[in-house]
Amino acid sequence: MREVDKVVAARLDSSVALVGNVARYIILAGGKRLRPALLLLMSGALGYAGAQRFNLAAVVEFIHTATLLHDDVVDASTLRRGRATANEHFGNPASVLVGDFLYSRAFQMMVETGDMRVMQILADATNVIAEGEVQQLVNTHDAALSERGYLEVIRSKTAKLFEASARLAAVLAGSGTEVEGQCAAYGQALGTAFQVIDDALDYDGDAHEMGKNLGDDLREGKMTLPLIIAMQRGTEAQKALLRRAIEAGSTEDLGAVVEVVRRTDAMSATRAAAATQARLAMDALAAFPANSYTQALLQLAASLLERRA
Ligand code: GRG
Repeated sequence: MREVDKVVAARLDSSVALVGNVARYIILAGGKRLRPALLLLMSGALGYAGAQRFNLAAVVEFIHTATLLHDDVVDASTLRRGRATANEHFGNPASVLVGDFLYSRAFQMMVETGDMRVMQILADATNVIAEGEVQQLVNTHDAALSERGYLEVIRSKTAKLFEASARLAAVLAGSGTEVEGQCAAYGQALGTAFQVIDDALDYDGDAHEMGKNLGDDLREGKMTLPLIIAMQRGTEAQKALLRRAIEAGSTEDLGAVVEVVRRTDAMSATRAAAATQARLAMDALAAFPANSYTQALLQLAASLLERRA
């Protein structure tokens, strides 16, 4: 991971000072570096130890960072990684444009690999991420969103980059399509579990530990799994309350909404859904070599469920 950070720092070079200032502001604010870690662990599990893994791990972190910069503008978010978002600090134009810089720098780096399959995986993933975000926009304020509709969005906007990170390791390792498919299945399930937990934490997390505001999804009129389950289980009065809150897109009724989520036990059902995905991720590694990297990938899937921030 230190090597990845070196590549990240080296490839932020630009003659325009604002590019480095905004990019360093968000990248050096921390962040779990989950996607690069996934790519490195998967490479290790499959026996690949070449330097290209550091470059591609930096590429996925750049793409991830570009999506965060754009997402915080779209959502008008003010807090991320425990401090003011880049849009709050530098303004929307700088955030969008430096997101474009990081996204296109990532593409320069992937072209440097000269590997068509690598380019295809990353081009497809970023296109699906953007499409998922547009679908999420279309779904905004729709209190009737189904669990299936929700899952489709999170597979695109979040799980796709996890899937791509895992697939890239298989390509680097020269594994066949069967192993690449297992990597993809692991990445997709891990990313889905991760986003389901993220959505649970928006209602019951510790805002301080998470470094972002609670109730953001409700404020944005975003229907996520805790509310979808509460909608299925609630009384008519409870459903009407949830519907009003999602349609209004306001945190004014956050307390009452959280109370409905609690009374319908929707949070434990949400966490159980994440646990199912984590289990799917582990199952995908059944035929993997039994080494310490595979062990770490199994632990990573289990540890997501314990995540509090
Ligand atoms: C620039 C390709 C491109 C697309 C723009 C706005 C957008 C389209 C995509 C946004 C996708 C997005 C932000 C999905 C949410 C994923 C998510 C849960 C991010 C938080 O990830 P963590 O917790 O962040 O890994 P850290 O801070 O740890 O890095």
